This record gives sequence, structure tokens and C-alpha cells, in this order.
Amino acid sequence: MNTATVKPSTAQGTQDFLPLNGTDYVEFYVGNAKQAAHFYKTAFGFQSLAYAGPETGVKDRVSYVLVQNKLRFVLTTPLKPGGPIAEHIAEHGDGVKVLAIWVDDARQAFAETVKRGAKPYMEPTVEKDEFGEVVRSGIHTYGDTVHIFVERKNYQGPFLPGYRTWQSRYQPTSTGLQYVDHCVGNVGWNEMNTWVDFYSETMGFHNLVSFDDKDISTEYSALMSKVMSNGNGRIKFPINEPAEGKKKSQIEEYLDFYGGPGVQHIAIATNDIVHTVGELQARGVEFLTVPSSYYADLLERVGEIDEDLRPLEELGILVDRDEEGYLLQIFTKPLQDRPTVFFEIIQRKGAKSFGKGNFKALFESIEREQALRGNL
Ligand code: TYF
Ligand code: FE
Repeated sequence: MNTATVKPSTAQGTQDFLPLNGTDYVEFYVGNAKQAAHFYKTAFGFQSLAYAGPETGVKDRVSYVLVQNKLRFVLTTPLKPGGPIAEHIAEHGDGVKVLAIWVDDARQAFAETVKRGAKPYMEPTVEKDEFGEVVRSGIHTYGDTVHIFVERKNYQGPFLPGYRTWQSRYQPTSTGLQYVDHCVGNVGWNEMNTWVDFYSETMGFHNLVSFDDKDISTEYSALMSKVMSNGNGRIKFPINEPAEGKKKSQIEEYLDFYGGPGVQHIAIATNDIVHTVGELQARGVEFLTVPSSYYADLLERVGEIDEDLRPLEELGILVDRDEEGYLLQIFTKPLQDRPTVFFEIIQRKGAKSFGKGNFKALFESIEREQALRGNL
């Protein structure tokens, strides 16, 4: 049954109190940033961009900044016991702390969102070095996750003031990962609408798509999801909550292991998913798989597509169509030992949706993994 509803975007001409230019960076708090940086470079084709730590005057932590096309990932680890970063890792394991958003005016972004009820995380702060000036501010969102607004003016340094260029002789070739398409949050039982209201009232986002448990309950797992988007569509935040099913929801498993709400997956866009996923698999990235029966009737379900079916099946890439076009997507296994954060690799060919036609096959695949972990 198709009960997903696609809502029209906000009226043209309404003034946007929070203009957003896109994702600026994603910061992970991790137990061992040196090794994590090596993993993301080796497995995903990121390159070394910048570094902050004792050598640059930051005494309590180390941060490695990785880049690939428009993606910037920051991997931060504490250098001593105690403190907010160590506590975040003790509670959540490796996870996403910051979804940073590029804005033209970080003071205004802070004032407008806090005025509408956002809980402040970082007062507007001017950071300067010989390469120029950046203003950042931040607010809390679900769980211990935060949004930092980054106003770059005309900053010419490698990343942010305080970071210096990270000269590495090891710079793996890109796997074709381009930019963040969407970032998904898992929240607690019956909390989805609280966070939907937060993004709509506090940040001026609108509800792009909704999925209820009838769309996506498989034999066991169940969840509900609403996709929130800013006005220009450059920032899309789906919010999931667990729903009652025959057995434990995949969202509940996440909440148990993350210790509460947090970022579930980051969807990264590519212009050539067959090439990208081929590279990722060759570099050791593990993906969820679907039965070969998925491909037997694929073209009947999605119609004609540009890609050959054979490589899609060999790589396990999923396809879905909506009114505007189609999309190709695939999901990694969890990126750390806890069954928490994972990546989606997505190539959009006109489609603006999220792959609802794949939910059943995808969630059955997730449940097979859950069962292997004894968490179903
Ligand atoms: O972002 C989305 O909505 C899709 C589908 O646990 C999805 O990627 C939704 C929930 C989930 C995994 C994937
Ligand atoms: Fe997704």
C-alpha cells in the first residue's frame, strides 16, 4: 500500500529567516582519530586536508580534516581522560557530533533559531588567523548532536582558523563521492514529531515526505520517518522513530547501542554509482546485500534505466523510481563495532525521493544483520 505522502514545498516568496548554503562539514567524535582518518582515506578515498592538535596550540584534542570533492569530514579525539569529547565517546561510541551548515551570517542564524526556541550550544564566535576570519555559532538538536553554523566570509585557510594544512604523502584517489545528500537522525519512541516541529518552527524547514509504519514495516522491523528540508533543498534531514513490530525495530537497536538519539546515516552523492561502489568494494567497504530475486523483476518495477543490470546486481545497487525520475542507492554495514552509524551511497537521476520502493528489501537485509548480532 502506498501511503507515503509527498508534500509541496513552502510557498514561493515567503522570506527565509534561515538561508542555508549547504553542508559545511560533518564532525565525528571517535576513540582513535589517527586510525579512523586512515580508514576513511583508505576505504572511502578521502584525502588529508587539515590538522589541529598540540602542534597547532590545541592541547586537549586532535582533529583530522578529510576532503573529497565537496565533502569535508572532521575526526576528533580527546587526548586525556574526562571532558565532553571523552564522555560523548564513552556514551555513544564513535559517532557524529556536528552537522555543520554553511551560512552567510552565523550571528543571524543563531539569533533567529534561538529566538524560535533552539537551545544554544555555541554563542557566535569570531575565529581569526593569517588566512582570514570565520564566524561560527551552534545550537543543539536531537540527543547530543549539534548544528554549527559556519560563516566563511572569504576565508583562505585550509579549513578553519587554528587548523594547518595536513601534508600527507598518502593521498588515495577519490572514489567519486561528491557531497552530502541527506543526514538521517534516529529519535526515541514518539519523538519524531517533536523534532519535525523543531526543524519546521525553529529552522523554517518543511516536511518533504512522510512514511508510516505501513510503508515500511517488514515482518519484524518497523519505523516511521519524515523528511525535513530547508527552502532550497540543500539540507535534508529525515527523522526516524521506532514503531511497534513483531520484533525489535532497527531504530530501537540503534537507540540501545548509541545510548539515545543520534545520526543514523549520512547519504553521500556520486555521479557514477557503479564506479564508486566498485572502488569502495575493492577498498574493503562492506555493504548490505539483497537476494538475487530483487534483480529478477527490477526492470518491471522501475522501467528503463541507463545502467546495465549486470553490474548493478554484481555490486548490490538498489534502484527506485518516482514521478520525477529514478535513483540508485546502496547502504554500508555499520562503520564501527556498535550497530549505529552507516553511509548510504546515492545517485539521483531526477528522483527527489528516498527509495521507498527499496524499503522492504533494505529492511529485510538490515534485519538479517540484526539477527546475526542477536538483536532482533
Ligand atoms: O533516508 C532514507 O529515508 C532512506 C531509507 O533505517 C532508509 O535512506 C530509512 C531508514 C533506515 C534506512 C534507510
Ligand atoms: Fe537515506
